[in-house]
Amino acid sequence: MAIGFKSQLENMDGIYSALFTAAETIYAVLQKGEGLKFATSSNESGDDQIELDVIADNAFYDTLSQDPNVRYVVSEERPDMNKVSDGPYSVALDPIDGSKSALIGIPCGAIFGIWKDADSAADFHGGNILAGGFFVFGMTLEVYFADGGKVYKGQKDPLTGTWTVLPIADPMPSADIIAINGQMQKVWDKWLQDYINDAVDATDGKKPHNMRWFASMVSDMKRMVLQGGLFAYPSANFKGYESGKLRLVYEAIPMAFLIHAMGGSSTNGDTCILDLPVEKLHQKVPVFIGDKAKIEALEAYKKKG
Ligand code: AFP
Repeated sequence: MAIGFKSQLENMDGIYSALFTAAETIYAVLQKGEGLKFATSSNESGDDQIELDVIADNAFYDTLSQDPNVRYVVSEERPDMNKVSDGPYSVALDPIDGSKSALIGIPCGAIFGIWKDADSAADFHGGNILAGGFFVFGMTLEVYFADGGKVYKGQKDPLTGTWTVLPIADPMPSADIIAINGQMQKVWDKWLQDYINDAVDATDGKKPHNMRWFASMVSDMKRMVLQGGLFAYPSANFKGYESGKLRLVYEAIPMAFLIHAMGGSSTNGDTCILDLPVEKLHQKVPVFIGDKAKIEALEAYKKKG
């Protein structure tokens, strides 16, 4: 399959081709309205799976495992790293992000990151990632990713079936938009309550920040790439949410890598997401990704306490 894009990284084109091919397979399933039912299974993290989660995981594994440059495949849907070959690159995936939102027609997608010489969970840290981004299964099939330091947007023409992949040369736009689920606000840390309260302060004619939440990270991140803002999935003082909900390796790091490549920033509250050590493949992390000024302000609120 020609995707009209050549990676600046050596021997990486086959991996992109595998990712794009799997994304096409998954999108075709969605277009037929299939896969949108709860499965009888749950994944490693105990999340209930929908059928599409399983279909997507298999689709990515099938194409990636045919490329001799792929060493390991890591997936949200698989308990362990799966060895494919002795090739140089390993790919970590959330094969379907936003599956519960997909059940009601909100665009879901797939998040991916590519690492070199990764042999254990600890190697999948942000200092080691070479490429990362996400597909969006929406009105069209799209992809946003950073290959090395360069950022691209790709779109498949539904009529001709051809991909157009073009660089996004502009830096990340700036906007007072925050994507956060307010469900846990009563049990957030005080500094975060203060940050959000100040952001939505409407006294004395102040314009409050806009709040948006798709419950589908790929959709919220697509808005960030195109319009700017802040994406947040914080920790909360509530059982199961002590480190938030999102996964460090195959959600937070690839997204942070992309936004950093656009001139944005990221943090877990104290430390840049790309500087965090990885202890476990499926570990959760509080996630804040967005424009630099917002990340700096947020860290300052946390320092102040
Ligand atoms: P699902 O893939 O299980 O639908 O979860 C989606 C997600 O991981 C991410 O895409 C959203 O930002 C976040 O969870 C939504 O979580 P809440 O349902 O707690 O708002």
